[in-house]
Amino acid sequence: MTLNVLFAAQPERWETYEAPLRAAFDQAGIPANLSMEIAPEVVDYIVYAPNSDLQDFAPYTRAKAVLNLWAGVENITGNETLKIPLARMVDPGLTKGMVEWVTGHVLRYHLGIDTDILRRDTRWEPRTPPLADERSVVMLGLGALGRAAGETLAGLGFRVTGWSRSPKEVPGIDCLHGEDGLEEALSRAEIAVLLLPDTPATQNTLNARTLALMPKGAFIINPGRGPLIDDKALLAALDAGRIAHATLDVFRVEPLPSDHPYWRHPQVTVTPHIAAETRARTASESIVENIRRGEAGEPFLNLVDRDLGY
Ligand code: NDP
Ligand code: OXD
Repeated sequence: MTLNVLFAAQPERWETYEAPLRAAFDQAGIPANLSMEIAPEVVDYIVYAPNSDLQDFAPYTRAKAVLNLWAGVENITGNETLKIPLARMVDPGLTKGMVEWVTGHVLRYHLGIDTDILRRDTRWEPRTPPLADERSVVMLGLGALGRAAGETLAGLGFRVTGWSRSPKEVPGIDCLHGEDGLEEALSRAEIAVLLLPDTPATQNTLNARTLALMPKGAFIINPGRGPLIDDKALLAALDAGRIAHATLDVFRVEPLPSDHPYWRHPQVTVTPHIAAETRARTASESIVENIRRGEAGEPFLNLVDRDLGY
């Protein structure tokens, strides 16, 4: 039987995804009618980006699952019309990209790379570079992305602490969880990396109180989501020198408005939500594998818990 698979995303995404999705269906031996236009009542699966025009899922009476093209699901979990399973994106290409981005920015801070790159004063001041095992890095979030980045940093020798909602055991990472765990983790965080989802429970994870728990002169790297940080509290901590520098990839409002203080703050690096991008080939394989599972009666992978919001 041919499956009707609706691609509900912005048209430019279709150009990127059409060929890789067709190739992944062929490779899996699943006949699929893949299109941006299919009558709602005959759609079997929906490949979805939350910024698509599709916001009312009620007419999709036959659909078995929504497969999100993004890792973040905060723009869809509150959709009351969505009653069928929702899977978030876990893509090996996206994960690799995030690991590289996080590692690069951790190394920038760890090695003090700016000192040499920005130097124009002709002073010749040799110093002994630190070693990774002298540096404590904290991963806030130990999911698909936080765990992979944490493991890579641990592999380089960093002292890695991880924090998650539920207890975990990850070789090479000292895993903490819950409210007490957060306090302990932040007290160690010479460098904190935020890879939490945006949910009611994670908003303002870094606020005036929790920022004050971090060692003086700490660094913050946020490729997670903007609302994880109380911006006013971070700006105050930067101005007071309690936080030395922050690299921020995600913001409450994107694009970051041109008059936002982050743009011109000397202790902030802004990147335009580019930490990691879903890669069409590997992401298509993940989506088709989930559809294969649905058809085989196997549980879907990477399902979102709508109550938890991620
Ligand atoms: P996962 O859902 O796999 O992992 C989320 C992690 O956060 C889990 O370890 C989870 O804990 C933890 N967590 C959730 N709620 C809490 C809480 N209340 N307290 C403590 N820990 C909590 O997500 P991913 O790793 O795939 O992605 C993380 C985020 O990265 C995405 O939601 C998205 O916002 C962002 N992202 C950003 C990109 C960019 O380019 N900037 C690209 C892709 C993603 P537990 O393990 O116990 O469930
Ligand atoms: C995502 C992102 O959620 O790009 O996939 O931020």
